[in-house]
Amino acid sequence: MIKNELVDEYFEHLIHARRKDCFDIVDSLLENKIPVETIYTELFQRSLYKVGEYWEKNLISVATEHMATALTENMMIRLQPKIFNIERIGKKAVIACVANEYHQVGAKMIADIFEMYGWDGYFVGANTPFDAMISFIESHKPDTIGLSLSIYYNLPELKITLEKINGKFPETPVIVGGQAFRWGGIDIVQQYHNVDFIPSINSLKNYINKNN
Ligand code: B12
Repeated sequence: MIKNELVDEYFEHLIHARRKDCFDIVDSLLENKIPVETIYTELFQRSLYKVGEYWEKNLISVATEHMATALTENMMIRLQPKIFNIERIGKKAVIACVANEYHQVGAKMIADIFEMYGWDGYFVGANTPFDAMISFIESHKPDTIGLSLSIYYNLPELKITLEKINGKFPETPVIVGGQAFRWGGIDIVQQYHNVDFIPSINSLKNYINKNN
């Protein structure tokens, strides 16, 4: 558990672009052996959710929100040595944001969690065009496909992607997650026999343990 005061302090550094101070906090957590997934969810995710609230209330500009997101992605790189610590187990996961979906930080985290369990976690990126995703899957033959959706109105894009994946790779398990599902849509994805909704990193860990 990361203390609220530390998260608040980090958030202030983040929105004021005090990069070194952000790095120092992350380093201190690593020195104290705080797990990567805790830093991801309790520090980075919480701070970015707060960035979203501040942006919504007009307390920070779009530029500050962009900067805070970019800085968070830098911080994630700081944790990479901890992520590749474990031996590869020969399994692969392809993680992508569907077409029109530009929120990529959560999906990147998911690919990293797979890496931490010895899988190769391929993060394909934001706004992945349908056909590009299909040919990537075709050439990498993953054991699991992960799709991220943050914006509810992108649900039609998710459906198209699921149809295409089901048509071409009906046996490959698919997991979906992201904030869009706060507003519904879980029933839609559950209509597909090979699709699971995974709401959090904790649930993902259970999923990976079952499939390792
Ligand atoms: C940064 C940001 C952006 C950036 C993204 C840049 C980037 N490099 O990613 C940009 C500027 C592109 C952006 C654009 C928009 N954004 Co925005 N954005 C955010 C912000 C501030 C942070 C997102 C983030 O990284 N969160 C942190 C990550 C770690 O959390 P996460 O995504 O939830 O991921 C976790 C879980 O959901 C889950 N998960 C996620 N994906 C997956 C996938 C799988 C397979 C699994 C298993 C799990 C999983 O695991 C993750 C780790 O725990 C959020 C605020 C928020 N609440 O998140 C708003 C937010 C998501 N955006 C919002 C909006 C409205 C928009 C725009 C529509 C704004 C506009 N008018 O243009 C556009 C839409 C663009 C698009 N078509 O995608 C709203 C959405 C509200 C809603 N009702 O849907 C939010 C919530 C802000 C708000 N408070 O209103 N945004």
